[in-house]
Order: sequence, then C-alpha cells, then structure tokens
Amino acid sequence: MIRIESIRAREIHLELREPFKISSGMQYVRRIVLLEITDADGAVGWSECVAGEKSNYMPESVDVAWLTLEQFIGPRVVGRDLDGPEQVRPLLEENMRGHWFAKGAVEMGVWELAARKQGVPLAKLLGGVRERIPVGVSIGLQESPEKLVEKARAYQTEGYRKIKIKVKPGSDVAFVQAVRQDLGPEASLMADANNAYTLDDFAVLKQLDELSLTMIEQPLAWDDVVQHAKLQRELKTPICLDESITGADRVRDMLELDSGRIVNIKPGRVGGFLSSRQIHDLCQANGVPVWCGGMLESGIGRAHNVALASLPNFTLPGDVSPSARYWERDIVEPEWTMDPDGMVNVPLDKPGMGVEVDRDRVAELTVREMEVRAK
Ligand code: OSB
Ligand code: MG
Repeated sequence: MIRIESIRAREIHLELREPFKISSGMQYVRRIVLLEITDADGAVGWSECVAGEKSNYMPESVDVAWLTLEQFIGPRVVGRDLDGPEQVRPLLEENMRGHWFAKGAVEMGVWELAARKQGVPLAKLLGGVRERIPVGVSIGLQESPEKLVEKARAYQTEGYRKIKIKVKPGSDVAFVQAVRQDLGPEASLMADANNAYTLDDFAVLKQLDELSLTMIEQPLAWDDVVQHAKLQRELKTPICLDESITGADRVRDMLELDSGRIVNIKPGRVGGFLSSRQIHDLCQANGVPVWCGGMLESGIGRAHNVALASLPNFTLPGDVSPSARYWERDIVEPEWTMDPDGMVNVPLDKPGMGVEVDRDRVAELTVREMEVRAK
C-alpha cells in the first residue's frame, strides 16, 4: 500500500557540454523539473519531467508542466491510497487530457518509490529481463558534413551501437551520405527529422532512402499518422515514429495504417511506465521493434530509461548515452557510464532506480521549488 504524502518539485538548470540543435531549435542549458515523492511510511521516489523549455518538440513546456503539476496532477495523487504504481495512470487519465510529461513524471516517481519500498530494482518491477542495454548516440545538427563526420567517427570509436543524425532541409542527404561513406556500409546509421519535412519533400526523402539507414525518425508532422503512411508506402527504409506516439491508441492507428514499422518509446512522452509497457506489449505482439528514446535527461531520467529498456522488445539501441556525453558532472552517484562495447549496465544490485541523487548538487542547481502536500 502506498499513500502519497507529498510531491516536491525542484527546477534545476544543467548546462549541456555542447549545445544540442534539432530542426526546430537549439538548447544550451537543460531546464529540468525533478520530483521527490514521499509516502506516509517515509519511502521516497525520484523522477524527472522531460518537458522542454519551449514547445518546439511537444506542446508541453517546462513552465506549463510546472503549473499542471501544482494545480491538477499533484493534488489528484497526494493523500490517495494506492495498491500499487499501476493505479496512478488511470487516476491521472480520468477527465484530464494531455500533459503526458507532467503525468509521466509523477507516475514514474511512484514506480521508483514502490521499487525502493519493495526492495527490488526498478527494472525488475517493470518486468525487465536484460542486464545490459545497447546504446546509441544522437548527434545534433552540425555546420558542415565534415564536422558531422568528425563527430560520428569519434562516437563510433567510443563504441556506440547506433548513430542517429539529426536532419532538416538543407542539412540532410549530403551530410548523411558523408557519414555513410566515412563509417562504411556496416555502420548502423539513422536520421531524425523532428517533423522538418512534408510530402512535398518526397524527392529528398527518397534520396535518404538510398543510404541504407536502419530507420528514418518522424520525418513529417509531429501529430501525424496519415501522411506518414503515404510516405512509408514509398520507402524501403522503416519509418520510426517518435512525437506521434503519445500512447497505445496511436500505436493501434500506426499499425492499422502502416504509418511506421519501429517505435521510439520515451516514457515521459507517453505519460509514464504503464503506458510505455502497453506500447511495448502491443508492438511485441505485432512484430514491431521498439527502442528507448532520450530527452537529454539527467542521471535520474536516464535511470528510468535504462530500467524501461531492459524489457524484452527493446531490441534496438536506445538514446541512453552515458552522463559524460551530456554533462560536465551529473546529479547522481555513480554517474552513468558505457562499456567499450557500447553497452550500459542495468543496475540490478540495489532497490529502486539504482543510483543515488546527489542532494547537495541538486540544491546548488535549484532555481525554484514547490510542494504539493496531502491535507
Ligand atoms: O527527437 O529524439 C528526439 C532531444 C530533444 C528533443 C527531441 C529529441 C532529442 C534527442 C536526444 O534526440 C537524444 C538523447 O537524449 O540522447
Ligand atoms: Mg526523435
């Protein structure tokens, strides 16, 4: 039994080691909302809200997530008696539309709390089976094909098992082709457009189709499954949906229309772990591989992603790069590392998410705090 007493939110600012650019915008500093959830027995769970500073990826932004946590989502959960973390999602879906990032943060925090309380690793509680996760890297938009090749080559040397190249009109075919030529035909390469194209760009997309990519991620509109189906019909490369998949219902649409053949699951984007698991199971039943996407998480969100990626149908490398790829210093102990063969270990020797939060560092980085408490 879990009775949530309080949800404490802290916004921290964590500077990226290098700016990260996607087709819709650039980020230098990650504004991250951390949640510390406490229950009546004093058990604690941590989580991270992966909303962006602006609405250029999904509609929800950091400030909107903060408000909805304070006004709707927090009050709905505190003071409740829950049999388990599976009950959080239905509670949050009742007459409350959208806000998947904020809902997901609360839901994942309760899962983490439950895992600690039961004395089991989060990965085990979720039904994970893997001890190690294959890791990919996501490279932001670069100034020139030469710069991109230099980065891609360095990452390949580090051992990454998949290299994702951000693309947009004007930084696409020549860039990806240069990497393909340099890294050779065996390298696992993919492109992510974050909605930068329309069907009018068919000629360019057809050229990308010739570069033996493992997938092309979300080339068309962020909430679309219809145009993607038209495009998938004309491409041999599998389309992977990211933004369009906000829950299992969108996967059903995707399957019915054949809008994509691979799914990127970001637990925040789909409202948490229960929803992620539904998507995972549905994809598995239909022969669709999934992988765990990233949102430039701190070590807390990364822990949640690693736990999720230990489920059986996460057969493709996830965007779960080690801490040092993003941060000068992470906010967890130990920091996340990757083995030279491009694998990250799932922590299975401790209860909960498997890393401890560096509270002093979090306090130093905090710019605002709030708490929702049971009355
Ligand atoms: O589309 O996957 C994306 C980062 C911010 C917003 C959207 C995306 C990304 C990434 C980062 O690709 C992947 C990572 O965290 O390493
Ligand atoms: Mg993406």
